[in-house]
Amino acid sequence: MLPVDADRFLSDLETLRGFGAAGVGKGVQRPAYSEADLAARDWLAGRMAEAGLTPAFDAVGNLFGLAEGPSILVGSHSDSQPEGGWLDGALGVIAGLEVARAAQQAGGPAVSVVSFEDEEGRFGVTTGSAVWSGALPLAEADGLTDAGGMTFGAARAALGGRAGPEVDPARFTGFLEMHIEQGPWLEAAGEQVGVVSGIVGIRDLRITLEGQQNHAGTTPMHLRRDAVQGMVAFASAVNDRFAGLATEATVWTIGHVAVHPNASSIVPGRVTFSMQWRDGEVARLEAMEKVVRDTAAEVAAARGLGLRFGEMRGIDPVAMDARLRDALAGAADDIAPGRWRHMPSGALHDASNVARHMPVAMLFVPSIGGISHDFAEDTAEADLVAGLRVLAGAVGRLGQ
Ligand code: HGY
Ligand code: MN
Ligand code: MN
Repeated sequence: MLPVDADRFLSDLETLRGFGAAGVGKGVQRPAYSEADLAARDWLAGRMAEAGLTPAFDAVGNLFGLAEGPSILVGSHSDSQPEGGWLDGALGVIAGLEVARAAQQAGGPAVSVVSFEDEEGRFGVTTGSAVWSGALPLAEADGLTDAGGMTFGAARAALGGRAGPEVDPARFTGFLEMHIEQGPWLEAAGEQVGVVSGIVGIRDLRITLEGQQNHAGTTPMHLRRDAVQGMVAFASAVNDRFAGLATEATVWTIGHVAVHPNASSIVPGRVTFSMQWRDGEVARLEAMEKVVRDTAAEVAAARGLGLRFGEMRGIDPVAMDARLRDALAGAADDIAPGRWRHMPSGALHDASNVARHMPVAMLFVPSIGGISHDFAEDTAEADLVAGLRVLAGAVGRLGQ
């Protein structure tokens, strides 16, 4: 068993939490390319160097801690949602760092570490690993914009002299990512570890409806072309139509809404909103896309609204590698006998992109109350350490 140091691991987790600490619970605000994100990456680069790894930023800020020669890659992301939890992504990066240190102390196997950039999709969907894996051309990524209209290209310029050459995926023999479950199932079952079977696919589309801005008091209801009312009608119709397609694992969300001019006495003339859906089957994702596009067109026509679709962003479902998954399962049996399960991931992860180049697998630890993407996100310390030991056990097995 690799000699991981749980105190050093927990102490590094606490230090990382300090970068962008929101001052609410243990929450963090560390969006991609923010000052807090870059300061955290500089600190991580230092910890990687102290661990005997060679720190290397690529052109979009993905930070690798490279071991000599062929190595297994272990990590996740250290950017956060606008209101993020302290463990989402950070846990996998710090666990990777600790396993790399322990593996060196044990004389092997070689372990490299990574913190991908913009997994949380300030600009797209798992943008940093999508560029690194070749799923998203850099020139196309540079044109992506965040909710405030800043482009990815302009934001990543903040990397300055950190940005370096591409890190070749061929140097890695596989990828392991430890992550919080971000859902209710492990806690509800009183279990400590989830060995992920597959990661859902996602589609994310920005939709704009254009109506007629007007006075909220003098414009009769039958003469209005109200963009928000159009969005509401769209959402209600989509809910009805998805019901016939969805399984209990199918989800869809309108999470971002920009109303113009967003004033209580003005009939809104324009609304731009995110329409995101996820499922484990490509065919269902595509059928849902048809419902989205057809319903938007019908509502726009019926209400005399203009309709614009933004670029569709998406990733297909990805199955985890059997050999890596078996190593995690064997280690889970050792560390948490009877308290682990195989389970799908409803959240998206960098592993989906990394799988384009190498075998990947993931393990989960419970989220208290099933909460994530919220300042309240947390996991019991005993579960964090159990997860670390399972990750180390799996790396030890793979190195045999
Ligand atoms: O949205 C996701 O699934 C990921 O946490 N960014
Ligand atoms: Mn994450
Ligand atoms: Mn997340």
